[in-house]
Amino acid sequence: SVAAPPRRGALIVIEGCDRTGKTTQAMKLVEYLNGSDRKAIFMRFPDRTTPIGCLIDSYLSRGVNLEDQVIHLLFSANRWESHPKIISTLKSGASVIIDRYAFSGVAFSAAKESLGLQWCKGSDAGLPKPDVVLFLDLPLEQAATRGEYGSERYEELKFQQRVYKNYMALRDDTWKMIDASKSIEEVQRSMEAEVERVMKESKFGPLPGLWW
Ligand code: Z5A
Repeated sequence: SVAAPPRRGALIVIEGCDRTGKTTQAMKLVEYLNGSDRKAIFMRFPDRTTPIGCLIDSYLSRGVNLEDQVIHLLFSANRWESHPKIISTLKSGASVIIDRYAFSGVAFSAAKESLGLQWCKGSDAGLPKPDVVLFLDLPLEQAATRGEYGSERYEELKFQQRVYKNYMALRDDTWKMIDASKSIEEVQRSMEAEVERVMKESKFGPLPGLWW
């Protein structure tokens, strides 16, 4: 007899403003799932290891200047170059935990006066829509106490306030707000509870496209 194909993995995205603990929590979630016999991989955007990612890194550290439209499209392209890996991993039955995704792309770019929210959504439309977006919510003033804003672009309070507002405009019923002001362990437990709920409730049918 032929074995049934595995149930697809879950696509879990972690979003939030700066220093809300996204990377810390994404790593812990991957460990948690792998430790309970459910395969999961970690991904992050920007992925600074590809040629496009190197250009993004250089832009963020102020090595090069690029038109607002150009850097926006590079961030999108950086996600599209991982599209095959995301799809094949999910199809293999493993889950994909992503630290920042298209929501960062839109929230940051649209915080610039030159770019509108609708325009910004265009280049990521059609990427797989996450089963859940875990939004790490933390007052910006509190985030700033986790280290001074550095010298990278976008690390400035006024800009971050506009980013937060844009994030809120992108929310839908797949978003779960997580109180990120708690300890690392408490946040971790809330994240795990949400993921367990999603894994139990989701039908895991074909992945719909984002913003279609
Ligand atoms: N960007 C964009 O414009 N367009 C796009 O499409 C994408 C991104 C994908 C770089 O991203 C920039 O690119 C970013 C958005 C923009 N710009 N800004 N500003 P990045 O993901 O590479 O950003 P990052 O600067 O490396 O990450 P982050 O947001 O600053 O940090 P985080 O991942 O949210 O937090 P963390 O590294 O896990 O933790 C930060 C510190 O807080 C660390 O010392 C932890 O130990 C501490 N921490 C974590 N959790 C807690 C709790 N619960 N309590 C106390 N302390 C904590």
